[in-house]
Amino acid sequence: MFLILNAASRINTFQNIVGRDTNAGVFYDVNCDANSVSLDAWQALPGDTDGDRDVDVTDFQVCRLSFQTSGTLFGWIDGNFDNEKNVDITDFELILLNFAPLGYGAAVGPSAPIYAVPEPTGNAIGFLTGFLLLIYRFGACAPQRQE
Ligand SMILES: [Ca+2]
Ligand SMILES: [Ca+2]
Ligand SMILES: [Ca+2]
Repeated sequence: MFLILNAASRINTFQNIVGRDTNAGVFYDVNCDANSVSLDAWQALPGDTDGDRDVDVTDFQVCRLSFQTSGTLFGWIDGNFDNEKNVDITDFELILLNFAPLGYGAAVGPSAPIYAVPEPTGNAIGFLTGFLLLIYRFGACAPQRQE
C-alpha cells in the first residue's frame, strides 16, 4: 500500500482515476477514506485485460480486436500477456486457461504471485485453433463479401 494523501478531513470522491495499470498486468486500486488516499498494487491474472479481477468475454473481445501477429506493439491492456509485443494464439490460450467470468478473487492482492506463462498444451491449442477459426469465419477478421 502506498499512502498518497493524509489530511485531517476530506470529503467527496475522485471524478476520474486515470492510469490504473503499469501495462504489465500490475493494477492499482485507489482507496479513499475520510483522512487519506492510498494505492494498493496487485498482479492481475493473465487474461484480465481490464483489471476488474475476472477473465471474461469482455477481456476476450479486447484480445480479439488486437489479434495480430506482427506490426504493432501491444501491451497488457490490449491482450498481450506474455510480453512478446503481439497478441497471438499464446495470449488466447492464457484467456482460456484462466477463464473466470465470475472472478478469480483469491489469486489477487498485494501478495499475489507474479504468474509465469505456461507452455501451451495440445488440447488447449486444438480448442483455441477451432475457436479462432470460428472468429475468422464470423468475426471481424472474416473477408468481406462483395455484393
Ligand atoms: Ca477482466
Ligand atoms: Ca469483467
Ligand atoms: Ca503476446
